[in-house]
Amino acid sequence: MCSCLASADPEVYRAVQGEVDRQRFTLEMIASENFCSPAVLAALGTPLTNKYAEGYPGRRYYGGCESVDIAEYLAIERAKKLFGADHANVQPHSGSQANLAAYLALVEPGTKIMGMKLPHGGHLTHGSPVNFSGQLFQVVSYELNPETERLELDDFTASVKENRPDLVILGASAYPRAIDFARFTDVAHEAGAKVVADIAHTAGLVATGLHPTPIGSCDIVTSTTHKTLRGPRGGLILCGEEYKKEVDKKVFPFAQGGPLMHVIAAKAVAFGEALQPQFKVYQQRVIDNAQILAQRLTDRELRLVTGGTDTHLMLLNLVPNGLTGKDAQQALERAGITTNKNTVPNDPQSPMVTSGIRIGTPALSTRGMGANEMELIGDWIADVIESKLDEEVIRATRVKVRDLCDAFPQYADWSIA
Ligand code: DSN
Repeated sequence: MCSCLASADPEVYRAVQGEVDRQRFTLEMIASENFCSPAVLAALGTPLTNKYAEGYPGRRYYGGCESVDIAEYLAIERAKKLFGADHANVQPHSGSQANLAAYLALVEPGTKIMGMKLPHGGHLTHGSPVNFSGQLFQVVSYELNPETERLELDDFTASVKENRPDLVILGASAYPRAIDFARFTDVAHEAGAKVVADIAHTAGLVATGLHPTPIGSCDIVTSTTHKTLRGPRGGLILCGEEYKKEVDKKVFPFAQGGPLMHVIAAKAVAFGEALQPQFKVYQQRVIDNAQILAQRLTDRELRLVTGGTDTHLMLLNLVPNGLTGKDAQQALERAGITTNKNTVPNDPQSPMVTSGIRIGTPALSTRGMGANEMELIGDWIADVIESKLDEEVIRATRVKVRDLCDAFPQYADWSIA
């Protein structure tokens, strides 16, 4: 069978090639992105995409599921082993759908949920008014401490006691510090709330013991599979025996129809990779690189929210530099450094403009970069910001970025079939 995208559809081929080249020749520093392995890519590009398999392995609504059952069993067993969980549902198409299913497995629509305030680092699905979470539930939020910019147990306790939520969501999208899930969960449970931990960002760190785990304390754990976990784009739910039936029912048939079996096969591959000892070495490099980069930015007198990081990401507050996140993101992109604008605590700008930049190290650590490269990149980011986004500085940085990318080839042997 001919599988030549270039001749079958040159327009789509060019778009795909353009994106692959962008990944090869720029520095990917969006904290939620990574480079999955060629084996994961191979599993994604298989005829498993053709298969309908509504239901769960061994209890499907369609015939012909014997091989995709094997793939899903592998993904489930590997996810359970990786995180030490009793039950795994590997079908959520995304982290958002995992959260939808998890919340409704624990509480009814109309009840009160509480997540981290969005401009402080929470996620859309943790209670944004434009998201299902803000429309199906009453929403209250907990906040970072104004002095330390950290999630402090005392503040959280006071907020939970005052607001009496039915469900607390722990975890964040743009918070650079570790969260001790067990301690926060104890507080929420004492106040009568159920707890979902959303570890979409830190899953790889959690799986390797480099970040506190929510398994064993939180009621349900949700994640994506493509961030620090370095798998295909998708979602994951973990829980104990108590909630497994309800979780499975809320994923299918409540929230989703047919599972994406090619993605589930790719999740199995990624979980298998994450069970290897090298994966912990990689995750340690992600953290080390983040700390070296954070230190370099701080040495260059840039202001990081909380002053640093425990994880794979940091948040640069550009208020002292008189710049917006939007302008800085665009300037860094012209320099070949891809980040995203992000609100900072008490941001004076709108979410479309923002006063911050979120920077992460998972992708560049996959690429093999280490301390020397982080120091160089920290200087280049600081140069662009200090110059107030001067086009000459941006052009000179772009040249250096391209040289560095050439020295660390990414997907060099990968080509479109
Ligand atoms: N959009 C993701 C992120 O960038 O953090 C979260 O879903």
